[in-house]
Amino acid sequence: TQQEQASSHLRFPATFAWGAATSAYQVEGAVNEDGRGTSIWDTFTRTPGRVLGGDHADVAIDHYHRFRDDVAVMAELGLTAYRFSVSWPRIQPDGSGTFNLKGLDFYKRLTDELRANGIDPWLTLYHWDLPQALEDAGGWPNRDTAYRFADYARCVHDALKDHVHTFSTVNEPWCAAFLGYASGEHAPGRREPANAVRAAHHLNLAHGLAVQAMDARRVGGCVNLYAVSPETRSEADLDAARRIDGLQNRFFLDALLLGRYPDDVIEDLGVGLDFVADGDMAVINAPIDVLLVNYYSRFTVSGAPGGKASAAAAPTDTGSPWVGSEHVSFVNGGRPVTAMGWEIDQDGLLEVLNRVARDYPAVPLVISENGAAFDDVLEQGRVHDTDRRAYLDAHLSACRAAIEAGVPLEGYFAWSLMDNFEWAWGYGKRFGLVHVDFETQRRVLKDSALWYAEIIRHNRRHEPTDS
Ligand code: PNW
Repeated sequence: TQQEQASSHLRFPATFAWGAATSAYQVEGAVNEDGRGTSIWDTFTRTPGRVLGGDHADVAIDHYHRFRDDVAVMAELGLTAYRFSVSWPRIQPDGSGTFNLKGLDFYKRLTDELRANGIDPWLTLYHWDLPQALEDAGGWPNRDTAYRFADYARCVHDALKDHVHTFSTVNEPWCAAFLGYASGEHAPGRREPANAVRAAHHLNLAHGLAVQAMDARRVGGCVNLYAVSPETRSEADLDAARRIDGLQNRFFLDALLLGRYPDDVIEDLGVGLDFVADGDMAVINAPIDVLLVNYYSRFTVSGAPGGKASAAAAPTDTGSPWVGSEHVSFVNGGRPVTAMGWEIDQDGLLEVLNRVARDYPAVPLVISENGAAFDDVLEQGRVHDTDRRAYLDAHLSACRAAIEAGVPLEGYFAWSLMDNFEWAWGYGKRFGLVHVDFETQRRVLKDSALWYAEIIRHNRRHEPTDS
């Protein structure tokens, strides 16, 4: 058929992880149960004008109560891996001190259920829900937050190490730092460019300290990478591309994998590095077993004024996340876009994977998020999301091409398992393989989910020797 594309016949290595991802605040709900404390997202969603429609995630998709049903859905899809995050304020309501056993118990129940269904739990320690008490003490611009994180990581690791093989630290430090503290699009919604850079460093430090604290069987860091193109070959556009690639990609990759910050990016940022203490970069460069890469899109940028200040319009009144490069504009690269306004470019995924494999010391990779929001229509119990299916298909083909090119890519996680709370967009954007009715909480597998299940089934048919 017309929709049938390359990846449906492609075979992946027998050990390839077939996953889907979520995060705690986006799916759990139950914000006042079993001793959970307040996070910066609870506060942010209560602040008028911050989230579209005033949406919050007090209930979200009620995963905290429905996790057994949700694991059954994963089993129906044939997933071999599930990436979720732990809510820090469930474990430490005030971000430090005593650990809340009831909070840890939830993740024990969840991981037991996953393992009983043959699904490998991939645990993310931090997906943006900082305990409010730590924000009140200064948040990520405060160095102490990194040490608090390492304590929390050790506790979660010690409690769950027999349930979980792969622990990852900070989801997308770029977003946590620059959307949280420079543009203000995300919690805590501060617009303090110089503090955003401090936050970025402390998030990296938190990653390194946690890696050291955990002694996990497998530990990873997570970055969100973009392909970046200059609009033209003009000097100004080339410089714009260097800057955006620098802050989005190299700042984090160089830190985690090479133990340094790129000189040109430090110069662009225009802030001193007084907050980088002796030995920090070695901590940040602590060996990891896997790098988790989230990929969504390509940026096309220009050094000439007149374009948009970021790749897609934010839903709320925000500043620029591009500290020191606020003059760069994001222009139309001429590709079709998703409901987020993000351009669809599977070639960018191949480019990003090849680049990491070529320019950095060897480390196994997984795509830990990839997916798209579209304006789904639920009709007679079906969602014919051919657009999402085509998106996933094209990006899986890029993964296959990367493996063929020698990139050590070991798995793929679709974002997201289910429709959920999409941050500043509230419930207005649907990324799920599974449709969720936000009133009744009914789950319905979209066509893309049925297609993904077929891909997985097709690939799991072969013998372990057949990779
Ligand atoms: C990622 N940006 O967020 C997150 O890890 C998910 O929690 C989220 O739901 C998903 O992608 C879809 O948005 C991002 O503006 C949010 O560059 C914003 C940006 C990038 C990633």
